[in-house]
Amino acid sequence: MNPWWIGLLLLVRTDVNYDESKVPRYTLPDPLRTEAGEPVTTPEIWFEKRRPELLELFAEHVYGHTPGGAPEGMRIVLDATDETALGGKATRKLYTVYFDPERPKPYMELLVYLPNDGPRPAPVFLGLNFHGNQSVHPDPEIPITRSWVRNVPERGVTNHRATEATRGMAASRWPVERILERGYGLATAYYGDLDPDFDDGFQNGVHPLFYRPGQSRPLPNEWGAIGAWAWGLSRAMDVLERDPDVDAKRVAVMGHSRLGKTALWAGAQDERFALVISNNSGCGGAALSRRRFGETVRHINTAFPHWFCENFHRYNDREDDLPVDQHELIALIAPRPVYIASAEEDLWADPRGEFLAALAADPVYRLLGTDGLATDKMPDLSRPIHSRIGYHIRPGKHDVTLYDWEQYLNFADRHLGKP
Ligand code: GTR
Repeated sequence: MNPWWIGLLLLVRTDVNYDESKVPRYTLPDPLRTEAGEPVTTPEIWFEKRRPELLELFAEHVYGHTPGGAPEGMRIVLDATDETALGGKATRKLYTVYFDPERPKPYMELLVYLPNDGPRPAPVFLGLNFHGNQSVHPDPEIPITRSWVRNVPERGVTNHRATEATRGMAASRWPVERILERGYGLATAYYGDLDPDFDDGFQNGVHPLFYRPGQSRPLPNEWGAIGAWAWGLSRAMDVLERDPDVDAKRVAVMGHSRLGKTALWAGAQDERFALVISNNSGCGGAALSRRRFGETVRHINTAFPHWFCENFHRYNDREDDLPVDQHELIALIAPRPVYIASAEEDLWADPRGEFLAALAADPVYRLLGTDGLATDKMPDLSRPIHSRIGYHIRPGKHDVTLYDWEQYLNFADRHLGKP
C-alpha cells in the first residue's frame, strides 16, 4: 500500500536545494595549479603537465578510463548515398560501423546529411540522439533503429523496439533544413547503439568488447555509459575523417542533457573536435558539483548508477572531496571554442552553476591566448555571449530549441569560419 503522502513527498522532494542562499560555501580546485601545487604559468606547462593530469583525474574519479581508440578490425561501411535527399537539399549518407570484426554486433549506425548548396568539404555538427536516427527527421529513408529503445507508449513503442510512428518525433530538436541552409552538415547516431541506457551491469553495448579474460564488468575506475557514449562520438569522428565531403577540421560536437555531459567529455578527451556544445547538461556536465544546487552527485548516482564510474559514487554527499570540479572539464577543451547553454526553468541542471563553471574555466582560456568568457556577470535571458567560451540562458524548459541552434550556428560561423 502506498499512502498518498509518499507520492506527495516524492513530488516535493525535500532533498533538493533550489535556494541560492542555501548554496554552501565551497572552494573550487584551481585548474592552473598542478596536483603538486606548482602554478601553471605557460601553455607548455598546461599541455604537458596540467591537462594530462586533469584528464587522468576525470577518468579515475568521474567518468572512468576509456579504452584508447578504435577496436582492432573495426569496419566502416557506407551502406547508401543519396544526393537527392530532402527534396534535393541534401546528400544523405548511411554508415554502419561494426566494432567487432567477428560478430555483427555491436554496431553504430551513423546518419549524415550534407548541404547540396553549401561548400564541400562541409563543416558538420555531430550529436547523439535519444530515440534512434529515424527520430531526428520524418525522412522515410532513414532506417529505423533495431537497437533497444526506451518505451514511448504514445508512439506505440511498448517492447523496446522503435516503430514507424517514431519517425521525426524529435525533429524539433534537430532543425536539419536550417542547419543545411546555413551551410553545415549534420551527423547523428543513436546512443543506445553504444550502450542501451539502463543498468544491466554492462553486459550489452560496447563495454564487453574490451573485457580482459575473466572480466565481466568494468573496474571501479573504468568507463560507465557516458564514457561509452563519448567513445562512440570519437568513432563517429573516425568516420567523418574518412569522408571526403566532410571538413573534419571543422566538426562541432553537440549534446543535450545526459548527451551534453557526453559531448563535453568527448570534447575534453578528443582534440579532433573543433568546437564543443553543451545544451542543458547540468550535474556531471557543465554545472559545478560543489554548489549542490538542483541535481547532486548523490541524486545522479542513485537514479543512474551506470552513467559514471563506480569511483564517482564515493563522492555522494562528499563533493568537496572531489579532486576536480566541472569547470576543469570545460577547461580541458581550451583553447577550442566551447558553448554552454542553460534554460531558465531548468533549475535541476543549475543554470547559475553552469555559468560559474564557464567563468571558472576562463583563466585557462586566457592563458592559452584567447578571450575566454567575455563577462564575469551572468547575462540576462536571451543575451548570448559568443567569446571563445560561449554562454546563453534562454527562457523556457529543459529542451533543445530553434533558438539554441541559431546560437550554435552563429557561434560556429564566428569560430570555425562561416561556410
Ligand atoms: C535527468 C537527469 C539529468 C539529465 C536528464 C536527461 O533525469 O537527472 O542529469 O541528464 O535526465 O538526460 O534528460
